[in-house]
Amino acid sequence: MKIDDEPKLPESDAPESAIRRRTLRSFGLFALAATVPFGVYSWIKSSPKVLGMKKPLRRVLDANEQIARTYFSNTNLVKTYLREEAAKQPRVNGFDGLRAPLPTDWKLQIDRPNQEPLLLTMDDVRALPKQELIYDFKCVEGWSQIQHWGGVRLSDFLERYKLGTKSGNVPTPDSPTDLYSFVGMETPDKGYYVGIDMESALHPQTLLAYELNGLPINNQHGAPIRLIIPHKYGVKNLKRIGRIFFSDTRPRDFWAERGYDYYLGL
Ligand SMILES: Nc1nc2c(c(=O)[nH]1)N[C@H]1C(S)=C(S)[C@@H](COP(=O)(O)O)O[C@H]1N2
Ligand SMILES: [Mo]
Repeated sequence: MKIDDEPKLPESDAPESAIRRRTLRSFGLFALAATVPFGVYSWIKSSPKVLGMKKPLRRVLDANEQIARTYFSNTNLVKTYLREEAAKQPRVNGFDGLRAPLPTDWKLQIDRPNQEPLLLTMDDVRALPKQELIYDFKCVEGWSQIQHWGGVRLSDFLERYKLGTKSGNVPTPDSPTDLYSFVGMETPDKGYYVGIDMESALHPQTLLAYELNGLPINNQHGAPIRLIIPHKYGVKNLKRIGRIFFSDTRPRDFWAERGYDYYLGL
């Protein structure tokens, strides 16, 4: 993020040191962008996208964002930790879309082109191979914490239910233009919503998580299921998913509408 793109979250309760840390980190990224040697820059420009996706050029080219996107690839895994290193009492932050009780008839609704929405239960989700991820969860407000999540890979889920493609076929790197460019997610009450680029959605560490520290996720952390997307800041990790949909234009995004960078990659 550029310095003048600093996120504008209310930070009344963020400690002074956290604010300073965040500014320093932003400066660090900015300095990195400024010192990338020309050779590296042209390599970045000429390197093919992981999935070879053609995307409309962004109207406003944000150099830092481009660099973040390129450094990020499906072989670039976030650092993982041991179970013992995970926080015993994970921090809770953000209650938009969680204030009303979870609807008793909750189902995970997936919208598909030219078809009825798919309505899935947690048993449907749990039928897929379980993955665990212990990593340093980062919030833009300046804190981070090692957390232990369990769930299914979003990519496995999309593959199992043939989602994310216009054809209704399984997503494959061989037919990149068949993939939608974005995944949208929102809470059942639509009080919180995020848009995620498809590359990040398909990353092997991106999870539909239903466990935290080996137990079902509680309400505050986003029961029954939430997004864990370790290559992005906390704001993109939507809790309590109600609906998932796909689009070639950016789905609306709660914090992007409030002045954040849309991509928010790490
Ligand atoms: N539905 C919903 N999801 C959300 C938020 C929110 O307000 N509502 N806040 C986000 C932010 S800013 C962060 S840092 C993380 C915090 O997740 P946690 O409460 O499990 O620590 O959730 C993200 N997902
Ligand atoms: Mo956050």
